[in-house]
Amino acid sequence: MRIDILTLFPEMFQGPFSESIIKRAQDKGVVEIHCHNIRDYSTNKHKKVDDYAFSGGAGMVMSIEPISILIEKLKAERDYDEIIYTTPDGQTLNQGIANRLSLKGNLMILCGHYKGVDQRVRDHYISMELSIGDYVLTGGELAAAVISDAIIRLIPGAISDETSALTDSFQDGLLAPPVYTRPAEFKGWKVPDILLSGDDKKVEAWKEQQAYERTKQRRPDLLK
Ligand code: 6GU
Repeated sequence: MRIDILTLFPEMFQGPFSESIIKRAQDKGVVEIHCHNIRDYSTNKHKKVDDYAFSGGAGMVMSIEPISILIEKLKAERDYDEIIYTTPDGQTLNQGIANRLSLKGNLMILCGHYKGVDQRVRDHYISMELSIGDYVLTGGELAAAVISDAIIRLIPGAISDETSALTDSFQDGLLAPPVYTRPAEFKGWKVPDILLSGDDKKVEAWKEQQAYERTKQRRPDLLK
């Protein structure tokens, strides 16, 4: 997979993409991530990338020209399966969307900032608009990092134990069951006996029942 990220703040991605599973996925060639600074495509002598809204009001709007130049340059180099725009008024990301996007070849993610982009960018270039929840972030960069992370970890080869991603919360519509590791007893706090029984069938049944109970308690909406 290849992900191209279009942003005014490419350095915001240094941290999230240089650790853990996402770093390893890139090292293994499972994914290539390319961050592009929209400012580099400004034709303005002051490298301006935003302007006042025609409708007035506070806040700046990201101009269409540099974004258009960059998107068209990238589209001339390869076909994109989706051109995603991060915006609080987009569809809310969920595991199903992440699963679907993890099967794609080339994705582009345009990060909204300030009051967002000129609507004509959305009308003419964007195929999908995503939010990561009902709260407001300073910009779409953190959302783009979250979306990328959720997608990349699902690509075969990104996680060394392939079955691990399949047992995540949400992957089967349920929250994940509690987990324990050694020691079996700490300060008198014991691991449930069944997990030490060595009876794989009973352990599997316990995990399923715990996942169901946890979901019923915490997220009954998921059971509907
Ligand atoms: Cl995609 N962008 C911004 N600015 N805020 C958000 C968001 C996106 N998703 C949730 N909050």
